[in-house]
Amino acid sequence: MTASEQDPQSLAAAAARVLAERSGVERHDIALTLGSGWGKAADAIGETVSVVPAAEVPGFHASGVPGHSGTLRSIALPDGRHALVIGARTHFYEGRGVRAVVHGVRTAAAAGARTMVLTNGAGGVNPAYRPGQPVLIADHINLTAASPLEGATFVDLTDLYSARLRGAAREIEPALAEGVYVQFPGPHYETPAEVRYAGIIGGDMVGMSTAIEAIAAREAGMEIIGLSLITNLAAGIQETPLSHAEVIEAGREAEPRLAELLRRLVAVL
Ligand code: 8IG
Repeated sequence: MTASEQDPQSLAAAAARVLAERSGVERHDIALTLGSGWGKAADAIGETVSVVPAAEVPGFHASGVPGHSGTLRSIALPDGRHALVIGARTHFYEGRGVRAVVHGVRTAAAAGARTMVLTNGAGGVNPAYRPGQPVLIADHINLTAASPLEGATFVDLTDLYSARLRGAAREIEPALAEGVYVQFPGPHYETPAEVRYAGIIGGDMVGMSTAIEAIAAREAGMEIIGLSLITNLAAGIQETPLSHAEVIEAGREAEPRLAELLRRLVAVL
């Protein structure tokens, strides 16, 4: 049976077993996906005890995006817990299907993680946002027309982004903004009209990843916190064209501050 034929939960369980064997870490307590600008946090939150190439774990694929690394990293936190950093995000726009997109989240849950930290780089729609600013995800609007759930799986998404965990983040950084994340399918950025639309329907930032992952994490019973780094103002809000290089640069500049925020946050999750 190939990975794509296997049911998603048993594939995630198989991945978690290989991860435990290869990392020597039996159980991970919390998991993080680090998007553009958030990568430095992996070094800040604790001591790396194992790095497993994602391509050697069932169901994972090497990343196709420059600036994204393809590893599963186990980190010992100062209090003795273990965090799993999923550095192998598969995006919806890669066309591998939603099962591949949420395999990391499902593997984290199968590895024991009860808390999922989802981070991303996003375009700012809210005119008050500035590039380099982190924003807590309060809620999302999923414009991909896709769900990671299959069959009659009626999962409740009230409080998808845990109010408890958002409160914990604001205790660490009281000025942290909260906004609604709108996921577009990508990989093209939006037109200015689409960005205006995203704002009218209640969005504050636009991206290409987190909503679908959050839904799968909730199905798996995890408590979720989401954070966006505003790397650019969305199309039509900023006057210059959007470029991936600009996104990487804004991420690099904000990295030390974001790493410190996540370090303090992970300690209280
Ligand atoms: I970083 O402006 C980043 N990701 N859809 N739009 C969308 N995704 C993004 C953007 C953006 N910036």
